Amino acid sequence: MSSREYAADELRDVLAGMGVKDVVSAARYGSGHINDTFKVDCASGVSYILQRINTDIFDPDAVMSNIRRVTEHIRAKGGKSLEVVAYTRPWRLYAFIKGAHTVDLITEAGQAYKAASAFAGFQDALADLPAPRLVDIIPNFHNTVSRLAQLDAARAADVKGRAASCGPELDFVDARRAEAATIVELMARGDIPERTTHNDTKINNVMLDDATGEGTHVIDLDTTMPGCALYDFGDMVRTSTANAAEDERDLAKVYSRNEYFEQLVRGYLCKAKFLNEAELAHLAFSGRLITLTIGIRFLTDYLAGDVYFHTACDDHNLVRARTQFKMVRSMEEQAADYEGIVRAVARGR
Ligand code: ADP
Ligand code: GN1
Ligand code: MG
Repeated sequence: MSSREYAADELRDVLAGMGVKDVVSAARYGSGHINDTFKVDCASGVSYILQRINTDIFDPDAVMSNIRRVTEHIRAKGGKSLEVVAYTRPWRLYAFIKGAHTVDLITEAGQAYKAASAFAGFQDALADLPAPRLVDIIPNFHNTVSRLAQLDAARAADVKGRAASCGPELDFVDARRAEAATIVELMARGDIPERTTHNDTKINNVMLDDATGEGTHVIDLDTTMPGCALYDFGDMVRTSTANAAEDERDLAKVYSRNEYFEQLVRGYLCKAKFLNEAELAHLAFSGRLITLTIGIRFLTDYLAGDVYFHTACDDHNLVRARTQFKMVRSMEEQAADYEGIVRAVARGR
């Protein structure tokens, strides 16, 4: 769906209700696919991030309750995290993090190390989050088997008559059904433990220090909930090793970069000391699986008529699905190398 438009008065009213009255500007910000995000600048020189939480997807109260617990826990341990300034359902206001930035695509392998180390530090900091369990914000979020069932339903309903034009993409998915249940089954057997995870570790969800490039804050905490460490690592592989944007149309430019993968593994494993053998053994696989899963979700949304992700053109979700599938193919071609990198880095720890 296209992003909703907001009148300046609507934003000013929301901000006034939050006690922010000296607004100079409130402008669209970032490139997220779900929420509506604005940077707010005030006459006092203070800036904020204002977000309207997408109520079609989230229960905002549950999201904010998880976020408050997570951010307070991280800060109590001396870490940096998002600071909630105000929340008036479904709007929330964060302090604007200064001196750091996000990128949609990384251009230097060292950035992969820094981003992965920040996300691993996030998982590590939450390993001792006191009970109760966080709310399951979106149940089965990364469950590839459920995502396949949603694809099958959208394909059968074919509400926009688009299925006929998606033959190669549907065949690509069908050829990979056998591996879809791998992680789900390892978790069901107890070989891989449930952990508190971020669940949306794309590269633009970590703030990088303007001067040093170090990952300073892990942001976009809406889906932080009980999950699997491998899905976080996998989404880093998807977004941090990619040579091109998530919606690049020229598939010749889309592939996973080996040296970025190696730095990603090094950065992740230097802080993720808690991983067990089964998790280590599936790190490289997780990149392929989560990229396939996100591709399935884009394709499902295309078939369903673009009801979930923000889109900027009619075939946006199909283009994104194709990009993910090209990434999967690239990771498959390099699978032996990637497995070898994980083993070598894990041995050297
Ligand atoms: P979405 O859920 O839509 O992806 P995010 O929470 O990731 O929204 O925010 C979108 C972008 O806004 C981020 O990629 C980042 O660049 C910027 N951003 C988010 N929160 C902050 C913050 N507290 N300070 C500075 N920039 C932020
Ligand atoms: C969405 O909100 P954003 O843009 O960071 C999506 C993720 C996908 C991602 C693909 C709640 O993340 O799961 O991986 O798009 N978030 C939700 O770019 O569905
Ligand atoms: Mg985001």
